[in-house]
Amino acid sequence: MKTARFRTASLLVLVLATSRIAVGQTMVPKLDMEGRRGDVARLAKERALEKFNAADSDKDGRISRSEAEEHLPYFAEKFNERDKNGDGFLSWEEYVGHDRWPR
Ligand SMILES: [Ca+2]
Ligand SMILES: [Ca+2]
Repeated sequence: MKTARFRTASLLVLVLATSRIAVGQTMVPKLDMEGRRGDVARLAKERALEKFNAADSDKDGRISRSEAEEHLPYFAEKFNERDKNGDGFLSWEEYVGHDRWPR
C-alpha cells in the first residue's frame, strides 16, 4: 500500500514537472511586452536579479552551491534539479528557470 502511494506521488510530481517545463517557457511574459504583463515581467525580473546578485557573494555571475545554501535555501534544496547543465553552479537562466529574461 505504502509503495503504491509513493509511486503515485512520484508520478504526479514527474507529470507536474514536465508540464511546467512545457508550459513554463511560453507562459512567462517577455520583458518588452506592453501593458500590465510586461510591467509584471519587468518588476519580477528586477526583483529576481536583485536577489540573484545579493546571493552571488563572489560576484562571478553565478550561484554556487554554498552561496545557495547561505542565501537561497529554496534553491539549495532544489540545486541539482535547477542546475540543468550540471556544472555545479546556477546561471541566471537556471535561477529564473527560463531564458526569456536576459540579464
Ligand atoms: Ca557566485
Ligand atoms: Ca549550471
